[in-house]
Amino acid sequence: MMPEEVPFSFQYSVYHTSKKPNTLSGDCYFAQEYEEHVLLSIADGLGSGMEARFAAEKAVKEIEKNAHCNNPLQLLKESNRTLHGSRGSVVGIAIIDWKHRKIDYAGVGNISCLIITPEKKKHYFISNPGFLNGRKFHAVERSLPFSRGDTIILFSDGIQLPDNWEYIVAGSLSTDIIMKRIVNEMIHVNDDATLIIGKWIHT
Ligand SMILES: [Mn+2]
Repeated sequence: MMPEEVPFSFQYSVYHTSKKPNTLSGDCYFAQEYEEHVLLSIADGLGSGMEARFAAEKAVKEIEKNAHCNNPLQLLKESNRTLHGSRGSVVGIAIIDWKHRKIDYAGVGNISCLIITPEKKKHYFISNPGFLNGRKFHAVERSLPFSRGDTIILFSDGIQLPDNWEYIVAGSLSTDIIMKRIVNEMIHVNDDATLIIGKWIHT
């Protein structure tokens, strides 16, 4: 009998750019596959330049350090702790749980996260308003089903998806090709920008 444990694997692509060419982006991201979950996260540091970068990097490094934990709200809390005294950062963290076919998400500030099915049905996660800077914050962890063929999209406010994005994303293209088409057709706003697209594929 064929083993049923890993009928498909996760595939993702990242687009990451800075406001001005050859300068540090105030956005940072961390994406990694673990045995039982995949973690996708974006931090967008407040303001611009070095200080923004510093805060975003701190946030993301702390997420990376604790990534074995599969609880996005807990990761936000760890991340927040390290941001004390910094400019602050908005952060969004998605944990994709293959076993339970779901995604848990928690975010603070302007990071967008959504799931789209092959039938182009969209489900939006909601980030709580605010930002992390070491002080008390309010965030709620939310969970949505995520099954084969579904795509997750996580992005910072420097990304403006093209009008036809759902047609590009919902098909059966690889995330690399989807990403190329999206980047090709999107309006490039003058900001640091990060876009992560991920989906399950058959192995
Ligand atoms: Mn931004």
